[in-house]
Amino acid sequence: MTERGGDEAPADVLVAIAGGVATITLNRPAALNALTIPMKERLLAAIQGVACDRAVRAIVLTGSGRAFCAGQDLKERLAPDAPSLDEELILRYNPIVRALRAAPQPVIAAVNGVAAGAGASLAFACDLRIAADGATFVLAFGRIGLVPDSGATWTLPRLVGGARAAEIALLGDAVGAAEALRIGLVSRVVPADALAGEAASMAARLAALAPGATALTKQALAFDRDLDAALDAEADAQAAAGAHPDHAEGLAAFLEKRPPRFSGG
Ligand code: T3D
Repeated sequence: MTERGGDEAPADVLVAIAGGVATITLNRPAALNALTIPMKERLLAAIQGVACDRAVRAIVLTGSGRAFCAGQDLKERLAPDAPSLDEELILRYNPIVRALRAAPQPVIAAVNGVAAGAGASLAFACDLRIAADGATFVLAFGRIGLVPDSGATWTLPRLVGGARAAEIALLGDAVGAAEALRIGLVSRVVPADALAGEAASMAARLAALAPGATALTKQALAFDRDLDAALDAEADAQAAAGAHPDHAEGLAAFLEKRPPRFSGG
């Protein structure tokens, strides 16, 4: 396993790479993994770093301790020299969301506990969400007089529909894991002690797929396009995927009743 974030980097963002899977762990458990400016910079660097690592074929984003992420560190926000809200979004939060969406690898949010504010938004920006049975999602913005950000106004309605998104965003009530599963906000809920294993096993399955086709599927599934554009994009993606040797290898493996040996690239 490759570990990044050792001596040369503070440990509030951990990166571990093994078997084609990069696991990025938010690691400020005493503050429920709330995000400071340096932590956001390290998180962005971590995502960008693994995104361009050709050995990485799936990414897991999770938190240490009892939280996934409590969003913006509100103590930092209260500092007299804190940057303006919009500056912070433009300079730090939005690039993180864009990096998650732009990564060619699928990103699994393994939501181990509470995901609040921008912490929830980060989970919504991932391609897949699986949750521990005690996890909750809290659009806590309204409680501090803010509006949902980091993509949540776009992602949440597309994940759960406008009616539910309006309740979750406006009322700010915590959505528990069972409810999140029922409304389609997450695709799986498992006991807390099984979450890391579930995420690892899903990531390993993703890592075994043809990476080019997986990246194209991720792009094609992106919900930030209308149907006409999606139909066109599906056609383009299929043409690109079909032209790659991994497609021929997949067909051959099927016919020969053997596992495929994808070359990637
Ligand atoms: O730059 C910008 O501001 C723009 C971007 C904004 C994006 C945002 O994310 S705005 C939304 C920010 N997040 C929140 O408003 C959530 C605040 N936290 C909570 O509402 C609650 O802590 C939770 C619902 C997440 C969990 O509640 P609970 O009862 O399980 O835990 P707790 O006791 O409230 O928190 C435990 C500790 O974590 C506590 O520290 P202490 O007292 O033990 O020393 C608490 O202060 C700390 N903590 C929790 N959330 C944050 C935090 N510290 C700093 N910032 C936090 N966001």
